Amino acid sequence: MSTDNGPDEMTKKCWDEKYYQPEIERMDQEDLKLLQLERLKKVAEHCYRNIPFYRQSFDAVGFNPETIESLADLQKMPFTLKQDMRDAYPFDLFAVDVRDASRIHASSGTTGNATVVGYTTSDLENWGDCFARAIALVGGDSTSIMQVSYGYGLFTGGLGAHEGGNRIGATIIPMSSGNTKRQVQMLKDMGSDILACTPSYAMLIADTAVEMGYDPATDFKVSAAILGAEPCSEGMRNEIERKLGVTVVDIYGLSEVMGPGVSCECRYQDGLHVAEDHFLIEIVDPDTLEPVDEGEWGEVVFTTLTKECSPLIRYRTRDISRIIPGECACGRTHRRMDRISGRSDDMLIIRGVNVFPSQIQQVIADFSEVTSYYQIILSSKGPLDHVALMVETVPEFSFDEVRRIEDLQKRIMAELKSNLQISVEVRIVEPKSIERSEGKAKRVIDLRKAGE
Ligand code: DLL
Repeated sequence: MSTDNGPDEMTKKCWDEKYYQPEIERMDQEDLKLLQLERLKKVAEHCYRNIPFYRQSFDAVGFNPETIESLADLQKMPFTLKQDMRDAYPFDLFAVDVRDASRIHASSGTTGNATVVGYTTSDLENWGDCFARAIALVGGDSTSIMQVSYGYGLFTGGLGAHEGGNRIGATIIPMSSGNTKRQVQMLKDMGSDILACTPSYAMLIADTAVEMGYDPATDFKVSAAILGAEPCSEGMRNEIERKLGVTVVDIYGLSEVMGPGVSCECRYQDGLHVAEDHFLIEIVDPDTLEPVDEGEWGEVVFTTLTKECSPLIRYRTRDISRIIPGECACGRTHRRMDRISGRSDDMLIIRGVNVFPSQIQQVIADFSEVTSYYQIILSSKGPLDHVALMVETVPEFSFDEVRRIEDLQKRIMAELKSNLQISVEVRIVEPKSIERSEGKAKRVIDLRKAGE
């Protein structure tokens, strides 16, 4: 974007931007579609030949992968659900022998069998490439120092970021999550340029740094943060950017499909470019499962195009997003998905109104008296659900005057009512009352099932 006075600030920023794989990231859309078609044929045949689940589900709908002629044929293939992955525990959805896999990751499995995914050496390289694109687009390269404060282990955050750092040749500080004071000290002493962790943890690291007497925006070298694994409102992003003195880019992914790097924002911060050479994205209506029009919101569905060990066909993520129409000024041709507005299974129904916690987060972000820490507590009061929203004030807010607290409470309630048409009890709490997270924040506490 240029004006008569020359390029605007954002364009200037993007001119400095580096591409990790420019020939792929800026590939002509038509060539990209040809590449996708070739890969779709390959992956469908790979699934049919090597995974009994897919052989059965393709046969059940009379689909023969050899008949694929265009990307539209994807619509003929059946969906894969999280439950299918659970039922396949541990290795029934692997297309290669587990001993030929280089690594295994798994989801926590708190609500059923864990979902297990495997990676061959080539899968790990592709994953690393996807994350490396994110490192390059925040200006990183082989001279960068990146602190990885996502958890290492079966969770894909830590090792996914690590893989990306390795591919681009950066110096990696593999902190994992936890021990926050040490995180702060290392961030400062190692002179890291890039921080990779969840938005909640970036906030906690920033606040802890201030408590330790630092001003991270000026005392630390870190200039960019690659944050993901959970929703982050614009208000929270701005707060992290200001406190740490960084540019925040949002990175998305899920362990079933790969891990972090399935899509990532560029510096325009206007949608996340999907790694379309590795994944086919569809947005479907969660009720009818029909594709929605471009630009409409719906459930995100992914088909992996290059995975050898754990390929997936039309995996229903439950995440809600949309394709942002139009081209991005950064030069990348891969289409952009919008930031996740919620998960269909996170949706709260408050007295008949559907709301995502992220919408509540957006409303409170407009109040300067409160921080971005919040928690929603669901309980039963007689036959009805009771919803309480705990919001934490900034340190400068005085709790001495009851009238000020009540006034703030009323204003937040009124804003929630007018924006989201919901009536909730707002509880204003003092700084640090809400539990901090070193990984994904727990925003909703559901006491209904416990009968409390
Ligand atoms: O959270 C992978 C990841 C690690 C992504 C580090 C980004 C950074 P899972 O634990 O399998 O994998 O959780 C996947 O987290 O379906 C979304 O609901 C949510 N999620 C992931 N990234 C974002 C994001 C990792 N950028 C689930 N914004 C997904 C909002 C996100 N939600």
